[in-house]
Amino acid sequence: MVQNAHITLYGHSRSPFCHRVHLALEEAKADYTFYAVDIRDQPLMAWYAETINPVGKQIPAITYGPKGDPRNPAPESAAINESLVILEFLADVFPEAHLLPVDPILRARVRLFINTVESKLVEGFRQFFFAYTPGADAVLLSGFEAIQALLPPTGFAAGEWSLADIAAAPFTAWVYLMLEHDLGPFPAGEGLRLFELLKSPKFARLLAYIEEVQERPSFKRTFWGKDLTIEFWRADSRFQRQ
Ligand SMILES: N[C@@H](CCC(=O)N[C@@H](CS)C(=O)NCC(=O)O)C(=O)O
Repeated sequence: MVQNAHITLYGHSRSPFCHRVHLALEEAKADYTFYAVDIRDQPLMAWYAETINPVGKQIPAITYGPKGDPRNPAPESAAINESLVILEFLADVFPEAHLLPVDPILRARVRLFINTVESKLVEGFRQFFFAYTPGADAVLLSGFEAIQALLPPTGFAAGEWSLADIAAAPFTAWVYLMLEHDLGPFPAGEGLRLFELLKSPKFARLLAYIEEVQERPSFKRTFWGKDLTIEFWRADSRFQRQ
């Protein structure tokens, strides 16, 4: 399959799930439109849930169809949601971008890594930063361990850059920043304690990976910046300490 229709990404630069899709579109040099959807904007979300993502109100979603007004996608446009499903779709539409390796064993490695990112790292991220209860630190640390255990000695998750790295990158970058700045609802100092652990020899391979991923040009083009990220999360009500 090749791109024979226009892609519109409905998402937000502050969402790591949307960042995944944005990264893949940049890697694929896709012809796309980014339509900003802020989940705090209730009228916009009502329209979005009705028109773009009938499955729910979550971002991201993409439409694939004739180019036109993002507010009125053509009836024949396909709407696709769930960031990981969208990534697989983009790998199919842009085979020349090699978002998935050709070798079936490496493809399996990519998918195992993505499963682990989702079930361990994203879960640790959610529990530690968004639904903190004592013990959430252990969940996040076990996410670090699980990811690190799957990394080859050097390079990206499956050797060459792939969907595996795209699925992980927004989360590893955010976790790094938020721990470094002790940002979250956990007791003051907890984030810094985990940050020190992340920088300890135990996680040397993971840390090198996190840094390498952020050097990727597509990451630099799509990440909205450290300062803005920190400023945004400092002001977010979910991050205030009791
Ligand atoms: N499993 C979804 C998760 C997406 C998600 O949680 N998006 C957040 C923004 S970062 C959202 O839309 N939250 C609003 C809501 O859940 O109602 C995916 O991978 O696309």
